[in-house]
Amino acid sequence: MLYPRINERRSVLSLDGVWRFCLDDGTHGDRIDEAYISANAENISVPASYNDQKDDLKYREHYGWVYYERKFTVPKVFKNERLVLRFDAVTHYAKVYIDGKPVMEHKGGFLPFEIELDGLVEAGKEFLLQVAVDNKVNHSTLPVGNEEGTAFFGSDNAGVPSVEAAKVWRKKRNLPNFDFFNYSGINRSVRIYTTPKSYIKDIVLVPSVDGKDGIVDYRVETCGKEKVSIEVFSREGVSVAKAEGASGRIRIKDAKLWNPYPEDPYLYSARVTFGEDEYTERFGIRTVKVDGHRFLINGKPFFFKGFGKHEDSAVHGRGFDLAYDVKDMSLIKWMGANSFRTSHYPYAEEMYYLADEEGVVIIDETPAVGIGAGTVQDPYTTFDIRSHHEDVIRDLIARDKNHPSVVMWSMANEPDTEHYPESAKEYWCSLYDFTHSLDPQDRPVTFVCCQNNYETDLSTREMDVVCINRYYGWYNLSGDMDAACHAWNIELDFWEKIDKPLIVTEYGADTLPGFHLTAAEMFSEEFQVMYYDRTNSELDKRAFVVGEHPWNFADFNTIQGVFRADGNRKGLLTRDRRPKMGAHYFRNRWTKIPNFGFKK
Ligand code: BDP
Repeated sequence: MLYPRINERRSVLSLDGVWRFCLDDGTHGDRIDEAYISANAENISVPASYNDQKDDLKYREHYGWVYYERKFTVPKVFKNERLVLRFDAVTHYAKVYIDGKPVMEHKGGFLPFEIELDGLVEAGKEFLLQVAVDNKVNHSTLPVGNEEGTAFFGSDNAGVPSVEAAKVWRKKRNLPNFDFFNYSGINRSVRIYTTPKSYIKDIVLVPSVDGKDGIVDYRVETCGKEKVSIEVFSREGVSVAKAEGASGRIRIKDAKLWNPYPEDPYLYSARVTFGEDEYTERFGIRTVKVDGHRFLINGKPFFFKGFGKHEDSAVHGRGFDLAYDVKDMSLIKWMGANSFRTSHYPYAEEMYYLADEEGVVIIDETPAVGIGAGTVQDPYTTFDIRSHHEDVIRDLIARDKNHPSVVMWSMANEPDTEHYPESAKEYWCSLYDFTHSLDPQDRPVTFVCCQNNYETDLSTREMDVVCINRYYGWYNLSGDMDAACHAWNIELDFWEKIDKPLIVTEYGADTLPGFHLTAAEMFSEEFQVMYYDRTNSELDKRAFVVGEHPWNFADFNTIQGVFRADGNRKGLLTRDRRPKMGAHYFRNRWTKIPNFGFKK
C-alpha cells in the first residue's frame, strides 16, 4: 500500500483538524443517530486519542463506541480524478459513513485503510463524513483484552464473596491484557488523495548486492493499460538506472549501501511512471541475514542498541505527533542507539520514513500483545484470533515492506507459549511460515517471548532470532542483583546451546526521576543504573547476545492499578523526554559500542 504523496500527478487533502465528537451512552453501537450526535457533539482534535483531550473520567475510561463527524468539500478542480479516502489508523474498530450511508468497516487500530470515493462523493459538493469507533478489546482483537474476569494489569477483584453479583453492579469496562493505556479514537491522519483514473497501485522493491553493484528486483501493480517505466535516482538526484515494464531487475553500478547510523543511511529513489500517474518511492540497498549466532546487515555482524518504545505523549495519548517522532529520533542518536522495536503495534508511517533517513533500524511488531494472558484456557484452540492475526501481518508487510530500516518482523509480544506448548508451537511456526511467505525481502521473523519456563516453551527456539523480555532483579528476585545475574547466567547457558542470535528485547526497572539513594534500592535512579550495569556485564560475556533493548525509551501511560503510579516508570527518559541517570549511563556505554563487530 502506497503512502499518500503530493507530486505533479497526485494531490493530498488533509481532513485533520477539529471534528465534532461524542461518546455513545451505550445504546447506539455502530449505528449513527443524527439527533443524538447533534445534541451531544463537542470539539475534538484529529489526529489524537480522545481520552485525555477532555477532563472527565468518562472520556478517559470510556468503553465502547464513540462518534466523529465533519463536513468536507473536495475542490472542483479534482472532478476528473480518482479520489481515495484514507485513514492512517483508527483504534480499534471503525465504521465509516458518507452522507449517512455506511461505506466501509475496518478492524484493527494501528494500520491504514482506504476507500475509493467514486459514486460516493462529488467534487465541488459538500459531504458529511462520520465515523463510529469502538475501543473494546477482547479475545478476538489485537491487542487482546478480557471482556469478563481477571484484569491482567490493574485489579478486577471485587473483594466481596459474590463475584457474580459484583459483575452486575460494576460498570462494563476494558480489561486489557497489555500494559499501555488503551488510547482510542482517530489516532492518525485522515486524508483524501487523488490519482489519475489509471493509476499505480503498489510498488515492491527488493534490493540485493552483487559485488560492488546494487540489484533491485521490482514489481509495479497498476490499474489500467498504460506502460510502466521506472527510473532510479541517487540521493544527489542523478539518474543511475532505468527500466521498462511492470516487473524486472535493475542494476545500480557501484551502489552505495544503506547503513545504520552513525554510518551513512544512503537512500535512492525509484520514480515510477504509468500513463498519467507517477509515484516516487525511496529505498535503500542493504541485506539482512541471520547466520548462526550472528545477525548480519550488509554481511557484517550487527549489534542492536536501542529500545522498546511506545507512541505515547501527554494530551495526544497515542495520537500521531511528528514533533515527538523527530525528537525521539534525536534522542535515540543522542544516546548512541541504533534501533528500536515498534512495541507493541505498528507505528505511524512517518516514523519509518524518518528511520530510513536517519539510519535507525526497526524491529516491526504487530499489535498481537497478550495472547493467552489472563486466561486459563488454551488460547490457540479456544479463541478466534488466527484470521485477524493473519490480516494484520498481511497489512503490516503490505505497508512497510520497502523500508530499509525494517530488518525483522515481530509477530507478537509475550504470547503464552508455556502452558500449551504444543498448540503454541503449531500456531507460531505456521504463522512464521506465513510471514516469511508474504515478505518480498524475506526478512527474519520472530516473536518476543515472555518471562517463562523456557525449557517447556517449544516456540521461541524455532524463530530466526530468539527475543526475550526478562525482569530478573525487578519482577523476579526483586532488588537482588547478585541473584538476578545468577538467574541470567542459568538462562543464557540454555540459549547458548541453540544456534540462534538472541536479543534482550526488554529488561528494566521502574524509576522515579529525582529519587536518589546512596544505597541503590528499587525505584531510585541509582538502582536503574546498577540494574543495567550489572545485567549488561553478564550479557557482554555472551557473543550470541546480539542486542540490548532496555524497557522503555520513556515513561508511558497505563491503566490505573496497584502496580502503576502515574503509568509505567521504566523509561530511561521521563514522559516529556528528560533524561534520568539511566539515559546518561546508556549514552556513555553505547557511544563506545560500534554497530558492527562488537561481538565476533
Ligand atoms: C512486559 C511487557 C511490557 C510491560 C513490561 C512491564 O512486554 O509491555 O510494560 O513488561 O511490566 O512484560 O514494565
